[in-house]
Amino acid sequence: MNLKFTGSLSEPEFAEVGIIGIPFDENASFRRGSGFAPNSIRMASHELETFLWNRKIELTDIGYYDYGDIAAGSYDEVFKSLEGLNLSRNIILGGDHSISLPIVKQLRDEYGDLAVVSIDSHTDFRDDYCGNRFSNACVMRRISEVIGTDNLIEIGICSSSEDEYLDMKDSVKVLDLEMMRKDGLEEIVSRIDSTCEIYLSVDIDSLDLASGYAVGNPEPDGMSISELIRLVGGIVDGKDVVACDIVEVNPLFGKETSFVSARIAMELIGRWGRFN
Ligand SMILES: [Mn+2]
Repeated sequence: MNLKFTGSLSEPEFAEVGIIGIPFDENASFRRGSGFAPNSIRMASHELETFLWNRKIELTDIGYYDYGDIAAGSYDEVFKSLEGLNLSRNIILGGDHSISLPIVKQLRDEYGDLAVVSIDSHTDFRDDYCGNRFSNACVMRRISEVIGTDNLIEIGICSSSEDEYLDMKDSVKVLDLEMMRKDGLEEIVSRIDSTCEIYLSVDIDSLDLASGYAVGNPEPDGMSISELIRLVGGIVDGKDVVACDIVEVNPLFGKETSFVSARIAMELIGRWGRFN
């Protein structure tokens, strides 16, 4: 497989930022297809300029390397493939949202204390979903068991079951979409008050389904593309984000979320780059 993210170095030696694909979607609770996302995002990236107009940064001046996909034939294999990898300053392209758990476990070994900021329409806080405790619908619950509920912050939420709401309302910080609209992006970013390093997980279904139907679980009344890009940019600018995933892109239902994901990856490269 030679397809790489646009502008990738041909060798990893001088890379400041890495891109890794995890083509795994067996824990999708609704519709599968996010296993095709890493390559779909790579393809979309070639349709976009590598010059970031909003920051006047040429991304190829920064130096980033696309490592391709890890072996991900089963959930166990995803855990094994990530073991021992240095994931800092990597953008990981899922995959369904369950891939965030093995990444967080690996980063926790690397960093010790770690906070997770999840941008998502959904809380993903079920204890199990149709008997599967590792479903994408349970991933933030499983992650909270690794890092502690105090270290989990969820942003952009506009949907959960009542049980999830009751289970998390006194323990997990939720900065939901209503708050975001009322108080504005800057205020929301300022309320991420973690003193730990942050792993940022971007579920692309945080987009409203009008611009984000090509996802695992489309959601009405989500964020606009503009809001999502600015939210991610604001978090990476203001906080110590050590790595990030972009998950739940489902190219079987359209290409638009692949383009948005490529653009978000570029925003991360730009903000992590040495010219910041
Ligand atoms: Mn979601």
